[in-house]
Amino acid sequence: MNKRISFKKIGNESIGFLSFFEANKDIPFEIKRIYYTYNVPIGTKRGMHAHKELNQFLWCPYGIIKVVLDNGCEKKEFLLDSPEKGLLVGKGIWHEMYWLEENSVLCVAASDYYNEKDYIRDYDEFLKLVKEGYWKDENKF
Ligand code: T46
Repeated sequence: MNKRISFKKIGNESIGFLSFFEANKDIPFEIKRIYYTYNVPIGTKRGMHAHKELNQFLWCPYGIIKVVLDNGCEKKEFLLDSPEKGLLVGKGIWHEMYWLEENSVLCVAASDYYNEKDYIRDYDEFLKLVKEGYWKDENKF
């Protein structure tokens, strides 16, 4: 689930480009919610949580955002630095996002509606659930 995806790109330099992705084709779930984060000062760190069940797809149409994924055993870093790139972040992954450039925008397509009960915002609780096998092998890289 946790992997980089490159978008198809249509157009040329004189008229600009169009990229797109489709639910259940380019990303492996139905999309129930889309949200975006903007006007975030450079150097800000957001996220710092994991989701119990939610799967998400992140992309940055403008700017540069670093995303650190942590499955409780291993960490991986990804740079969203192009409108042609996206990142799947599955359930059971602790994630942190770092705003590296002015006016960077983070867009997210999520597999479910907003539900605060799906969030794990305490890192020790996250590690405890990993140890107990809450996600079995579903949060492995
Ligand atoms: C995630 C990362 C990538 C809502 O009321 N509805 C929503 O759909 C969302 C996404 C958030 N909220 C509320 C919950 C908080 O009171 O907005 C507030 C800010 O959310 P949070 O502090 O969780 O924001 P981030 O940027 O740390 O995390 C967000 C998503 O919440 C999260 O699911 O995976 O982006």
